[in-house]
Amino acid sequence: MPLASRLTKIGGVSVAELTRYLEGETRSPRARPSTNGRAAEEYGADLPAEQLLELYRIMVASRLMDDQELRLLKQGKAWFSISGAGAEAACAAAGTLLRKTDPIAAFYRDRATCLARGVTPYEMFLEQLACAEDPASAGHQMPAHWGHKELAIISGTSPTGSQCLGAQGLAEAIAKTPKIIGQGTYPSDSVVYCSIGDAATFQGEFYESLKGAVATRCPLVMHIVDNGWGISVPSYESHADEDVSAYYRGFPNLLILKGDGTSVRESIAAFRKAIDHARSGRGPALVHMKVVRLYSHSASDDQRKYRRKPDLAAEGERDPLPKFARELVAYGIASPEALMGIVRTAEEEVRRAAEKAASRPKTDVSKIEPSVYQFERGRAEAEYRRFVAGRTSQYKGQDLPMAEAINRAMSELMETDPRLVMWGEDIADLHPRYLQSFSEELEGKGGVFGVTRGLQRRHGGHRVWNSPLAEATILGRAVGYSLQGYRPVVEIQFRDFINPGWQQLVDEIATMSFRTGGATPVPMVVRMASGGYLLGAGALHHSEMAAGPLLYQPGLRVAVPSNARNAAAAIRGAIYCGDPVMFLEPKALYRRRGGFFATPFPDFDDVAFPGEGSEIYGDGEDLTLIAYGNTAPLCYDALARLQSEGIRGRLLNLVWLHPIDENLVREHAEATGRVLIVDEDRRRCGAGAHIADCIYRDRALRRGVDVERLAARDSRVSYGLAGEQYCLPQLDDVIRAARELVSS
Ligand SMILES: Cc1ncc(C[n+]2csc(CCOP(=O)(O)OP(=O)(O)O)c2C)c(N)n1
Ligand SMILES: [Mg+2]
Repeated sequence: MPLASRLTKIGGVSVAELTRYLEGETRSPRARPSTNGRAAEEYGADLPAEQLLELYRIMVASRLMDDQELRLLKQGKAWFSISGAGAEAACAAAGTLLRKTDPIAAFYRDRATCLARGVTPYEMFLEQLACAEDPASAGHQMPAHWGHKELAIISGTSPTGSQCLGAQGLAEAIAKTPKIIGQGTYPSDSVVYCSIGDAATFQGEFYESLKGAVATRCPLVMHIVDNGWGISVPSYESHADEDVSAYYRGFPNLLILKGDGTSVRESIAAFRKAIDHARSGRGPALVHMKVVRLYSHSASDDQRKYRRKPDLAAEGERDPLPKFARELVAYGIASPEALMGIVRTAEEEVRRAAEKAASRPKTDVSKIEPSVYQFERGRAEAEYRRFVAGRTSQYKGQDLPMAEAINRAMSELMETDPRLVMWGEDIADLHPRYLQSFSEELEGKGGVFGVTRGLQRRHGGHRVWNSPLAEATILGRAVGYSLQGYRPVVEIQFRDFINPGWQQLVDEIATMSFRTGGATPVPMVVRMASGGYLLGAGALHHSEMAAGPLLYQPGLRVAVPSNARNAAAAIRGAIYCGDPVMFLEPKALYRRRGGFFATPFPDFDDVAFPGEGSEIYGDGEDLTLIAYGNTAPLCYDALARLQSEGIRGRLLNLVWLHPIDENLVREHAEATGRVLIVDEDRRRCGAGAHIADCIYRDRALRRGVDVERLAARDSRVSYGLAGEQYCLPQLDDVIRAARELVSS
């Protein structure tokens, strides 16, 4: 029997019909129709009768909403729908047992979880109908991408499994709150609920998040909503065992609970235990609930193409809704009339909610771009001033190499801002067991390039620690910490090794602000040793700046320092600008001194917020060299050589690549009429293309300015001196290109 009509049958018009429908169960030996106060107790779900009925109401509303969404789709009012049909018992139970302040990082099947939390059907329809007032995403995300700031629902995005690492990081951050920041967004005795489908548990990030959860014993409740399918692929086809939680049996400190997720009673029992376990500090819990998928995967799928009719019918028999209705009647918790009353009321509520949402204004497109970033200069400056007011930098005026300048600038801010925490591979001085006993004896590591040296000793292992060797974990956890109110400054050991964390970066970190309509910032800094010019010592995977792919991602800021002064100023601006900042540190310049690098360490008033801090060298009018990072000192030397040949130029050294200080580019491009952009990224889609576009997209400017570009070869950087010199622009290349440009 089609499922929607089964529900209609419960919710249909006739009590007699429902009574007949429930008959089988009321005659069963266990059934004890009674109306005394003990009925709920006898049912054994450990919840009072009113709460069980509320749970039923939520399950019914959830299903009715699924149906209503499909109707809206058919009517051409919406563009997509994905249902929670079949998962309602497990999800409503979880949602009911969690505290209202426990963060939820849910996936699309969790409609009932979110209804139980208090999201209204009206609010949910606002998302499906792409309305401006949608509290989840301001109409930016597809339906069932839950999010609600006031109700502690973390915005989720589409890639399956990508919510897990942020949730794990958040659980970890919450547990550490009293020790580090005192008070955070969520109470420090919260548990974090995260859910995922059975197929998606194959994703590495799921596995990584569980490993992280057991290692940190954080209060995470992970829910596998197992309907046995990933679109058209049954679990057994992908997994070694149809039991998708079997893999995790060996995980230490992990409580694994399994149950029938179509049963309210079993769901309540499992989540009760899991939540208690996690909240008591004993570690994470994995709740594996077997549910059914009553509707096709989504509105774009038709499961009749790959599932046989008898199988669908058998699954329909396990529909949690009639099952729970039968139990409620059988145990005398509610009469059929009462249950029908609930359905009718819900039907009316859902109908009205959809109608009301359909009349609301659609996404405000003028707010799409502004929602991508958070940076507002006044706000950022005020926040920065809170931590530096009345202070003078103790390193002011010192001649430090860039690595030390970054270290000192971060350390000084850590002194007054407890929210700053750091992790990354090898960034601590010593591992915790040695930190206590052998701190005197051992010098310590402090990062493979020594940039974080001494920070753990100075600020404690609770604020600076070594991360596991896992970039997705490094970045994913930062989302959780940032949401709890910390200001993570994490390190990716080499820019070249960010790829295992790419999804976390571009799908989670970069999109959080956009996908919440600007409601949820995730400020953080991702520091990375970057770039080449290593005198042959590097190669692909150790020698590339690759700023271009980062610049392509809406939501990320990109800064590339090149000397002590601009590095200190820019890291300050990066930490307080409110956006996720990719801080690309040219490792070849870390220890350079003299000439271009002899820049005194700046006092606190020197802070370079996004777009600021660029430097100009020279005032020649023959051409403007534009460079950043490694190519800035290269061009600085070229300027001197060109001068000796009678070519007078100037150098614009950009510190922020996104946003670029376009006024400065314009000013110096106009002043000389000739621009040579020198870039260690490759030509195609590299940072230089982005810089050139500042000129090209301005018609007046492009007509008046001759633009030339020097970039890396269309190859990955090759090992050894000859290979590297061939691949990356060299001093002679700059001189040659400048000469040609000036003489043409
Ligand atoms: C990274 C990623 N790959 C592919 C998809 C497309 N996709 C969406 S849901 C899905 C199947 C998920 O199955 P499961 O995790 O079991 O959850 P279910 O839908 O069955 O509840 C796929 C392949 C996606 N959203 N993200
Ligand atoms: Mg599934």
